Amino acid sequence: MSHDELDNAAYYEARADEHVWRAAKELGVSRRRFIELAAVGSAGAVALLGACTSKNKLSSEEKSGPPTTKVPIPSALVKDTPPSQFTYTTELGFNAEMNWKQMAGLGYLVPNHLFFVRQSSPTPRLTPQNWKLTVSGPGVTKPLEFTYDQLLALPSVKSVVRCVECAGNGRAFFKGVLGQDTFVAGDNGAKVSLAQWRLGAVGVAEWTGVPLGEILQRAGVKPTAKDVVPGGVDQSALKRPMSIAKAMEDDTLLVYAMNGDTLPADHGYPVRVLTPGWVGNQSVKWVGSIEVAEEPVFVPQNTTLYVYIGPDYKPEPPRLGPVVERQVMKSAFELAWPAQLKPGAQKIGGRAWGPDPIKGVEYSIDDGKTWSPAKLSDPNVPEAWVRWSFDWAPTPGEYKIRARAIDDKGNKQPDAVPYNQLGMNYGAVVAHPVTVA
Ligand SMILES: Nc1nc2c(c(=O)[nH]1)N[C@H]1C(S)=C(S)[C@@H](COP(=O)(O)O)O[C@H]1N2
Ligand SMILES: [Mo]
Repeated sequence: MSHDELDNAAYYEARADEHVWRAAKELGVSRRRFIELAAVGSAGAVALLGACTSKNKLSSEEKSGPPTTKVPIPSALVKDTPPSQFTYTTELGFNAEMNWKQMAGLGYLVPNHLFFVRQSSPTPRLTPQNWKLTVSGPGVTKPLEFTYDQLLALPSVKSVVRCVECAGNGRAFFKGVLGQDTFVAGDNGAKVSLAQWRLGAVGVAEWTGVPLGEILQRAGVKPTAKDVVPGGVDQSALKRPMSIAKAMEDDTLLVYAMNGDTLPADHGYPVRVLTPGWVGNQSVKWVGSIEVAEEPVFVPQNTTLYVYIGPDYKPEPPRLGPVVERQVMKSAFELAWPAQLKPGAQKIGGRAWGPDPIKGVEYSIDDGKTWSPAKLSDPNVPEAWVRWSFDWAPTPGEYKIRARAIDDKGNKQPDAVPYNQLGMNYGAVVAHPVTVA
């Protein structure tokens, strides 16, 4: 990617619009309906698509008609996502899944350049000059504004080591194991595909920032405040409510540094939210506003897009199902998928994480018939992850190897989980294919 392209926000916007329209068309969404949805910016699948567009651009595109040739969609991210390190896809935005093999032999933290990325629209080009943070709403007595410098001057927490994980991490296994499609319902019965992550939509970093509670106190948060709604200033303008209790936790942060560096553009520069133990969608990037409400706030993000929908779940009006907030426990091997190994003695490593502290990890090399404890290595930070390993001396052949985490209450990752339509929180044990030759 040339430097010119990097600097040219308009280029990305145009490409994003092209991508969004083509994606909508492939789903059988009519042009008229697409424009309607983009204009109202309403709920549902195409809201996400529509959010990547604007009325003006649609009307000028309307004159020239949709693109007729298939052009490769360039990365809408600032950082490079080479195929050796990431699987890059564009379902409902931009998804760069970390290749787990990269983590073998690395330290506890995921370096910024390897950290997975998920977003509904291209990375906005923000500067301390064109960014500010507003705090407002009926739940505060003193609405406030902060510049970048003012925010950096507030009391901060230097080191909060926590994971960020997409709620859809593991989604591919609903299809791969249960044989069921996962999708968002579009119009005309269209099924809008979602990112088919295996287990690489997770990472642990050291985050530095100002506790959200500190900001809310300064804004005179009322005892009647109920929901706190950070808003992103990217084109998708993500808004994801959280409870006041979550907002006031010590480690719920407005983050401005990641692993000791200025927060990278793709991860939310200048400022993002961090909601430890809760799914990545809550950790709003490029945050420009914090609204505090005295009523529960219902938006598509917590009524239709991040809910469990399926035969095992009941609607909770106005939600289509129970809301997806907390992560679930998972473990992953630091191996390529599928993995190729040489025969003979070797160490196999992986990591396990979840919203509760991880107390143990077991592995099986015989299709889940027998399980043995893996060796855990320090540190084991709650709401981050723990590294584990075991020695294995395989002979040539095809294997499925498994790992399962155990939390401090003795819960183990289950062998199976019920289907849900949006493919949220797949926490079952995953069988990792390995060829030894
Ligand atoms: N403003 C904004 N924030 C966002 C998103 C987005 O599209 N826009 N995507 C969310 C989702 S779904 C996830 S999983 C995380 C991913 O964070 P990362 O890209 O830093 O790994 O960002 C969240 N924050
Ligand atoms: Mo996500």
